Amino acid sequence: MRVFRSVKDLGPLDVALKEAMEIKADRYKYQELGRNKTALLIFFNNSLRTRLSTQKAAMNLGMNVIVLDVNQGAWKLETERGVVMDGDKSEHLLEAIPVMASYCDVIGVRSFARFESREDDYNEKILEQFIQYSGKPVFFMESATVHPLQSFADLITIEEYKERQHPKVVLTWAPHPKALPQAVPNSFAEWMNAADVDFVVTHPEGYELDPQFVGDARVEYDQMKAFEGADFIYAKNWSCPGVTRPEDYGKVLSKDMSWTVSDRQMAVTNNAHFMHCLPVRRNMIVTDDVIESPRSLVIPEAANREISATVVLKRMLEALK
Ligand code: AN0
Ligand code: CP
Repeated sequence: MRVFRSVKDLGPLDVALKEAMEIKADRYKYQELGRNKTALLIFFNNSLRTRLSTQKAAMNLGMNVIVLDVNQGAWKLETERGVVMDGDKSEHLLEAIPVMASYCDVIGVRSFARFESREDDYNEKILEQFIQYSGKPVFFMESATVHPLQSFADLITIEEYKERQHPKVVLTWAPHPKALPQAVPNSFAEWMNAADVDFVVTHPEGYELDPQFVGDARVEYDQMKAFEGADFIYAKNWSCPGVTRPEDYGKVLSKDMSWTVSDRQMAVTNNAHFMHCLPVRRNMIVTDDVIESPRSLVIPEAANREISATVVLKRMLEALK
């Protein structure tokens, strides 16, 4: 695997899930695979889980790890070609990428949507440059539009906790004070469309996800109706994807607190498990009672980030041989 951004990069999902379970049973099974190989993890944005779980995954495989927080201690990077660099940016991405790549064997990059231009974000302007100019395998640690390591961990979690075949999985929008990217819901939709689940998306009008990710998934604007009989509730805020009104891209269109996931909505589900990728704002996205309930999976879900990252790095190491 040279690039990991999409569910398609993983090949058949049953094979990937089997591999995940094998690694979960013995996470050090492939500790010789990464000997004298170096993973470079580059963060343009904050992280707790991705940073720790991906480092842990690399260590499981016997790799060396270098972590760079671009905004803390590195030179400020220019990302646009052709600009006269007379401002506060000391170095261009076009030099920085091949230099960073020269010190490692695989590269993970986190670079969120900037909300300056829908086109730049949805064209993955930053990650595409890493793919093009690094000459190394690149995996997405949440880009402008996708968060595949999260969705893979989510799928593993659903597989582990499902109590029937073809469970009903509901992705619900929930309120948040600040504009957040669409990466998590985009990838979750993409992965659920590929998985053996009954997938429903619910959100207020105007929050329609990009068709390249949401595909033909069922969209239900009535949250209570969407929750009926659900086995898994996956909550997430996202800002306006700008599908119907491009001028609204990245805007907060609603802070409707009736969408906060509480016992009221959970009562109509099939005793559903609650999921969220974290970090989560309590009593905005979900009430204390729901996130603390025995049906909440937020901790095992986060723990599975180590497993999804181990599988992905293992695949990349195997492709290096
Ligand atoms: C980020 C987001 O919504 O994309 C990261 C989630 C994994 N969340 C925040 O910025 C709070
Ligand atoms: N879920 C997730 O990616 O968390 P971090 O932003 O803390 O890495």
